[in-house]
Amino acid sequence: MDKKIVVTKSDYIISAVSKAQYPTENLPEIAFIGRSNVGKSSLINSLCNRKNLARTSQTPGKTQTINFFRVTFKVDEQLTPIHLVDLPGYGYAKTSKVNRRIWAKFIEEYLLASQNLKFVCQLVDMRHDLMDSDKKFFAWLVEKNLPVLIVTTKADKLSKTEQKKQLALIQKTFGIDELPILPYSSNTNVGRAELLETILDSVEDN
Ligand SMILES: Nc1nc2c(ncn2[C@@H]2O[C@H](COP(=O)(O)OP(=O)(O)OP(=O)(O)O)[C@@H](O)[C@H]2O)c(=O)[nH]1
Ligand SMILES: [Mg+2]
Repeated sequence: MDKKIVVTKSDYIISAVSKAQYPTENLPEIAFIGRSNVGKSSLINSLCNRKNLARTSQTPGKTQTINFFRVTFKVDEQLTPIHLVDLPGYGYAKTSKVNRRIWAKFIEEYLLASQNLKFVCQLVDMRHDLMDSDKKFFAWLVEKNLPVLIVTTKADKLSKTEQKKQLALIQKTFGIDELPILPYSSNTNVGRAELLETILDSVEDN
């Protein structure tokens, strides 16, 4: 790690369900996607060192809109504002099929329409093998040429040995050996510095 990245400011901007509601300010965006309850909102809080910036819940299906957060990174004296985008979870069984289709539609619309999207963090629970919905969503991202970083969540719930085993399994199930994959824990902040750096690099690239 060669630079010290500090998050100096983080604000909730807007909850959107259609294009017209996206923020008017054009900033680089990083989006977080994954099954309900995988820890997307918790990860955003952990990145920002905040407890309740993004609302979290033990019950799946908490986030139901596209939530934009404006977050300022500081390296040396330079400030870099970006948007972190919290998306509703996929594969949430308790929602009606119609509801699921509507969600899928506005998530898809966002991911395909955003001019500012730098990459998508697809979160998967490190304790389990991938579900069909994870594989399908990943395949969709690849098909659409959207850059993706796989983040495995809840690393704190596994021993180092178990983590290694699960990482290998998840990598194998995704079917891509050289796929970037980052273990994360919102409880202990494992992976936080690496993710901040990856985000900043993606923003500075262009
Ligand atoms: N131990 C542990 N628990 C976590 C971690 N991240 C999230 N959780 C817990 O997992 C549950 C779900 O977290 P959320 O951040 O609300 O999950 P989400 O992916 O935003 O869920 P939806 O909004 O429903 O799609 C909460 O009870 C969190 O406390 C983690 O890194 N470690
Ligand atoms: Mg959420």
